[in-house]
Amino acid sequence: MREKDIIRGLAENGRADREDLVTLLQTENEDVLEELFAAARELRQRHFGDKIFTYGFVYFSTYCRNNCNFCFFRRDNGDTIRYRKNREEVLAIAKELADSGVNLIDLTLGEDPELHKEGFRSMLDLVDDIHAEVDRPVMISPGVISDELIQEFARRNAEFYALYQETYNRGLFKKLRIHQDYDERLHAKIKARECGMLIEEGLMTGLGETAGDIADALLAMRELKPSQVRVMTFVPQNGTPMEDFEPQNHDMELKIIALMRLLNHQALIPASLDVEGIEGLESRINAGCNVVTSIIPPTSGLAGVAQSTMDVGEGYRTVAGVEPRLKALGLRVADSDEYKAWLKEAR
Ligand code: SAM
Ligand code: MD0
Ligand code: SF4
Repeated sequence: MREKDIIRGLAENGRADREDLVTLLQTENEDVLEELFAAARELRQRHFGDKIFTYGFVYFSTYCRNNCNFCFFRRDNGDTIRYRKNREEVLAIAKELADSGVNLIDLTLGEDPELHKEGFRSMLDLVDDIHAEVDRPVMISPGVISDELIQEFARRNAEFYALYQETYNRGLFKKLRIHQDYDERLHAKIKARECGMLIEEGLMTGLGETAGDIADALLAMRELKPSQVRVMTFVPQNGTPMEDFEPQNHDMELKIIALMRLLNHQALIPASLDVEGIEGLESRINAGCNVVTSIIPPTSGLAGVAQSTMDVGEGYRTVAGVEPRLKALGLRVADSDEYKAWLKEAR
């Protein structure tokens, strides 16, 4: 059977052409899907054993100068959750997350005009403070920043730069990330990698893109040599131009996760709690993910991105909430030294 041959080839050498990927993305054959997910799990097992990494999510400023049509925090949404946390608040949250067992702190923000005005001094210092006081690696997700700032974050040893292209279809990009430059966004990632940071690339699905668009993206993103790759299903947001967009189920996201694993055997691939909350963990892990992201302390007052509040106050988006579910799948939460060892190898 052609589909099974494609999966076998991918599992052996990570290679497939566009047409092969389209075939797998379009399949609804249960046997083929089971084989796809099994192959992805097997590759994870081979390269990572039973270890699953966990990332704490610190969305410390939700102010943004941009107006992405899909985003709850877009500038013109008056109905959003707007806040900016200060240094002490961020450090206390980061410590709490580290004590709870997360392997990395993801410092995320909207393209906050205040931070741009002050040249990101406070965020640069936060990277130093987290290294010194919390002793955890840091991911920065500040959106597009200048080459000089990327160099400065690299000099402070920020381990990871996350910046998601969302799509490699330029027409669709223009409709989603309105008034933003496709090439500038791509360039920032290349620059960060050149400066020695690890990079995370990502896609959104459920936006009317074709299987061909996704195949193009999967092949193109590999060229960036990202250490971490992700996909999230679009969640329509109140108060935005896309609030009435028909929400899609998560089948395509799961297929893309498995293909990301088959195309990037050794990559980190997150199961984000930010799409379906804790109930979405198992299916994503079973599709080949090896990181759990969007862990948020219940009383921190912090928001998620796509699911700004789901499962946060209930304390399900925590390491303690995730642990028993991983155990039931024969997996375990990796400790800090194991993540640091992976990082050392990757860098
Ligand atoms: N402001 C920075 C930026 O845009 O790069 C940092 C935030 S970034 C980590 C937020 C990411 O979450 C987006 O790039 C997108 O991939 C995802 N996202 C945002 N809104 C979403 C939604 N409604 N549904 C699904 N994913 C979403
Ligand atoms: C997540 N809510 O991991 C976060 C966010 C930013 N680097 C990541 C989208 O799902
Ligand atoms: Fe701003 Fe990022 Fe949301 Fe776009 S996705 S509006 S850049 S916070």
